Amino acid sequence: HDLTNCLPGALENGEFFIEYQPLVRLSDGTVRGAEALVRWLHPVHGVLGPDQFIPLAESTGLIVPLGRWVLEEAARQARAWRNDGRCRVPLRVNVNLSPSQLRYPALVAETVAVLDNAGLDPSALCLEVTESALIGADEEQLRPLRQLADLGVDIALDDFGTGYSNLAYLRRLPVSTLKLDRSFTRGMQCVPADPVDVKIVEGIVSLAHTLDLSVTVEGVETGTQADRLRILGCETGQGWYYARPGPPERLHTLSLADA
Ligand code: G
Ligand code: G
Ligand code: MN
Ligand code: NA
Repeated sequence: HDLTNCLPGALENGEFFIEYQPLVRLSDGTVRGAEALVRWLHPVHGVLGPDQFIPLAESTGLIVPLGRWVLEEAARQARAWRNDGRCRVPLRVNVNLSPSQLRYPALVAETVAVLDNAGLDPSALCLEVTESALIGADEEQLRPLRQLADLGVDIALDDFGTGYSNLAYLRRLPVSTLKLDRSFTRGMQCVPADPVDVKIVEGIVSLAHTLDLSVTVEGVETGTQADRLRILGCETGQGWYYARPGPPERLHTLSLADA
């Protein structure tokens, strides 16, 4: 495969870049942070999305150095936002972790070092882990995440609701946020809202709050949807209604606009 061959060189050549999609507090519409989403500016194929190369990076092992680069870059960016007087709220940054990174022995030490170098409190970082990456993990496999959570890093369960994890298992995971998959919030767009989707979201929010977890919703595309999800008790929203993923400089403007 052509992409497989040029993937390692791409990191050395600086062909990756990050777009940021704002995370908005639903209660008042303020931007609180952003999710880092990696892209590859391929010299021939143009901009490639994560779906086109993350699985490849995962299977070739490049995900560990690539993930380290994303974390370093995102932490540097969070520091830059915080140093910028235009952002009234100290913005946080969300970084996706792949299953190989969870198995990488130096994950905790490197993450701590990255936060230190950027002068960031651990609470400035949220690591997103998919539900499927944690299914079947035993206590030993969960230890790195638990250590990071104990240090104050926020851990979010990404794409929540699409895996098969049983709900009892959720209690044992060191997570503080459920990130509700877009498929559940789609039904909040139509008028009237899909009553079954409303019940499902209600149930998930109720479960999350019982376990002291906050709820972030993906795929918010309309104001009606944002209102409904806020009324249902979801804390944070992300989606095209607020902003598409974009350059980091835009966070200054967005954060100022609603301050
Ligand atoms: O950017 P886009 O909205 O197309 O994201 C598609 C998927 O790629 C998302 O599910 C996201 O979690 C994943 N993704 C984006 N950036 C990264 C990254 O730096 N590391 C990993 N492991 N996944 C990422
Ligand atoms: O895997 P993950 O859920 O993190 O992927 C996020 C993907 O969803 C990215 O490709 C991102 O560009 C896309 N996305 C972000 N916000 C919206 C939205 O409001 N609607 C839709 N349809 N896609 C979105
Ligand atoms: Mn994510
Ligand atoms: Na997601």
